Amino acid sequence: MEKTLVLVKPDGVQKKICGEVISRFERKGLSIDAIRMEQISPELAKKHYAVHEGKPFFDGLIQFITSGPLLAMVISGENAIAAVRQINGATNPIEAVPGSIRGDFATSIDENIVHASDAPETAAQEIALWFPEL
Ligand code: FUP
Repeated sequence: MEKTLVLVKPDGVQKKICGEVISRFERKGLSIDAIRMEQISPELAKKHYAVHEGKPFFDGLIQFITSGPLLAMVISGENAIAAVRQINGATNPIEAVPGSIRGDFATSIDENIVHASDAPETAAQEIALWFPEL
């Protein structure tokens, strides 16, 4: 049993596909343990993306992720980390296969609909950051 932190980013909320995205995780057999809609502060955004600080796209990334409400979730299940990333598709939507969320709904790496933790250690860190009450 694994847990992972998943975001439907502001572009996904604006496109009104939160239900579609959640449905894909549920159909796979994964569970939604916690869920919250929130427009996040730059402080939380910078902590979440701390690993990318100093990169050329960092400022744009912070601006984008704070630009409107997003949906934050803790998703659990067997192999949840890999399962969610497979459903999301490759980071660059042009490389993401059709049938994946990014392959179906996005064209730009700057606005790629979803985020998901990439390993057990980052999942634990991200869940503690976003859902400290858990
Ligand atoms: P992922 O693990 O799939 O979320 O991807 P990364 O951690 O590599 O990147 C985090 C976010 O940075 C991506 F969702 C999109 C953004 N990004 C850009 O906006 N431009 C880039 O050139 C690379 C990444």
